[in-house]
Amino acid sequence: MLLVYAGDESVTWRALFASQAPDIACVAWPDAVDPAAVTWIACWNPPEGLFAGFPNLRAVFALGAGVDRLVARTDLAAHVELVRLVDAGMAAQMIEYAQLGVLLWQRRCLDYRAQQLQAVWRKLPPIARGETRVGVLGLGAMGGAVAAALAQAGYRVWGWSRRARQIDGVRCLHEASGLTELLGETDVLVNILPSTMATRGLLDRSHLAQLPAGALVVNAARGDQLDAAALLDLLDSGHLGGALLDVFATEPLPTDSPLWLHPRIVITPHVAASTLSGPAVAQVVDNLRRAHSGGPMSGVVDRSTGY
Ligand code: OXD
Repeated sequence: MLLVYAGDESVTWRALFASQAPDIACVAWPDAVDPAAVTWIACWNPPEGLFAGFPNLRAVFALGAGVDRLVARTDLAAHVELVRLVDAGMAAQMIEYAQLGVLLWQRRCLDYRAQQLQAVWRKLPPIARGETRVGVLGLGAMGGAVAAALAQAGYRVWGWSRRARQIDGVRCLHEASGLTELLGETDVLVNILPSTMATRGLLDRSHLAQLPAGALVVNAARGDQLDAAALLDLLDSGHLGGALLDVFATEPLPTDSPLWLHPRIVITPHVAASTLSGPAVAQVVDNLRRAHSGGPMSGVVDRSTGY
């Protein structure tokens, strides 16, 4: 039996599962249910301890792409598989968000906004796509799609990932030396890395300072990967040109955060790539069917690496 936990929306999600897969028994938290009958849980932001109540749990499906809050949970036994969404309609949204960051830089939107606030009408030299260097951190289902789309659109794209990758038109790098090389040549840095032990705090002062003068940082992954104080210092000193931020160490971003009113920062409330319920349910159902027939599921997380 599948149990769905999505806070106040648990019942809505259960109805979606019921309509896409009426043959799969499904309940919504907190329906009364025999805990021993629950073998699968599909969830978003489940409360601590939830998993411990189900002795026959076989897998937990995250209704999102990032599983950083789930991998370290002590109520998730080691034998229970953790499965994340792979793309499920989020890559296309992430491409749009990365394009937004690239255009903020390439079309000099933050410079023009500064001029606008002073009623200044001055044309700045245009920047061509081919002169715009984009560095994409993370080349998985979303990062890889972003890098490929930007390369196809005519930008100069570098990509960095833990493992070596190959993507048409993208200069793919890995390891620490690859990151240094990428940062030194990047006008727009797009972070789409999963948040893991290896990537938390990665965008620290020393790495941000390696970006060329005027560069723009897009963070669409997790707030714990970016040192916001260092970002602010580097923006205020004029070294960095701007930032497009979707994720924060504390969400919602506290109202007194200096990030809110900074003239060179654009903020969105964790909407870069939202879970789309239709494709998400379809992916979980597909995995359940594979599991029932003994096949491998897609999106199974390696809990030692965290993604
Ligand atoms: C996700 C997210 O992990 O929306 O899917 O952040």
